[in-house]
Amino acid sequence: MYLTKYFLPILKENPSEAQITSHRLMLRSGMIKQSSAGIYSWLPLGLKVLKKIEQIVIEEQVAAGHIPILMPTIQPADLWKESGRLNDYGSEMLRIEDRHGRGMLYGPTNEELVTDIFRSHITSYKDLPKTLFHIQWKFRDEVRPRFGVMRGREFFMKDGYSFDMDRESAIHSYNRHMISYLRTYERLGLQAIPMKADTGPIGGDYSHEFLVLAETGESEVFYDKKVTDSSLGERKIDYSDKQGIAAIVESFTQPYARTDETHDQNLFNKLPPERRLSARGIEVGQIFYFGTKYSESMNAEIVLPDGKRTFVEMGSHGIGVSRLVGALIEANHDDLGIIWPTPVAPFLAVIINLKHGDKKTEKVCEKIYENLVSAGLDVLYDDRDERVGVKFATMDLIGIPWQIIVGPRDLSEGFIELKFRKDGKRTRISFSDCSSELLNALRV
Ligand code: 5CA
Repeated sequence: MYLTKYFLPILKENPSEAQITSHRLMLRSGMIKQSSAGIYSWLPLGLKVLKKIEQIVIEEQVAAGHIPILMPTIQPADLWKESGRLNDYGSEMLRIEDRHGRGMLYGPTNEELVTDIFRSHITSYKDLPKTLFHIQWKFRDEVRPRFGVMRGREFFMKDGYSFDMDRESAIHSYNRHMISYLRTYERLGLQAIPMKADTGPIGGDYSHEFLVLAETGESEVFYDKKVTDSSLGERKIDYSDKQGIAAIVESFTQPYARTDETHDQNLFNKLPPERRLSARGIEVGQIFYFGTKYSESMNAEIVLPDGKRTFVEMGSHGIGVSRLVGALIEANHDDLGIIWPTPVAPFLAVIINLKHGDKKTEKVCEKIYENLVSAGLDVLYDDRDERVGVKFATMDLIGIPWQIIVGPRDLSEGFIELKFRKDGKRTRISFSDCSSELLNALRV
């Protein structure tokens, strides 16, 4: 992408409404634009990151055996009358009336809608277990929308719904979700700690939230230092191995880790003092097992092997996809701007022409651009007629992992320069050999 042909509305000034770094940097780097409180347009750079996160979430859900669907944003209020949540959900729900006077709502979550799909098509244990998931916009009329996409009113969420014939199988679905979530966060370069949680309006009595530690997080968290040592790493996961999955879940959830909602100071005090830590965290996901709460009220029954009928066991599992964009920035930035981890970076590299108007450097930039694009890499070419300082500041702000710097002096000696945004390290690469050497460097 040539920058002069792109749409990258950088803000020069710090926006006064932004209280936290991620919100400020998302506005400054032209990723989002607020349309009303807690509701945003996603501009090209922001959309690219959002879609990369979405893709990683989808891949890990599919790897766990979960099936993608797409449910609508607008739901009929009647389904929520059946479950009893129409009034319980309160003023966070945006209620709408259609032209026939029918009650509709903008979905804050989808337990009712998915239970309706399930009961219309599945009636036997033979079709179980099943998990259906989608990634769709949600609306919650939050009392205090703030921190940009962190607490929006409209936000992008992955929500998955598991259906099982009995409790044992439902717990396995829950555990599978936990592992697939841990893997998702690790692929994004984030450490998210599962913490025992309250269930709120979703219901049930068994739930974990996933928290990324960050000073600007809205939740206060208490945890055993040991919990931060756990990671899945390169471990291969067999999602059909119930015991194996349960053992991994146990290893992650056994150390004390709770948010202030479920914190138990007496239990916490039993840990040796040097292991007792408290911090703030961003909730980037939550999983729930709530048994038959919705299947009973909405009459979603299945036939068991012995011919008896029973209500299907359910759980729901969410990831805050748009919130993750903010969480990733909170975890990856410096004074100059964002530092995208490569898997979610909007572009892998940017070519910076140090001398606009110089035919030779322009030609080289164009050639590098063509080479990289034809090698399948997503690169930006800063071909603006701007001062070099402005170009560097822009690229440091928007956080592209690699800067390929092309200037007449280096070129005359047969070199170009490669700078890694994260540590600022610069390497000279001989230009005659540019394609292979550059490609190798960018593929690490
Ligand atoms: N139905 C369940 C599981 S699918 C559910 O709705 N869970 S939730 O309420 O915990 O939401 C799932 C995730 O969405 C949260 O962990 C959080 O990361 C994200 N989320 C919730 N509210 C907001 C909000 N107002 N703005 C941005 N993200 C949010």
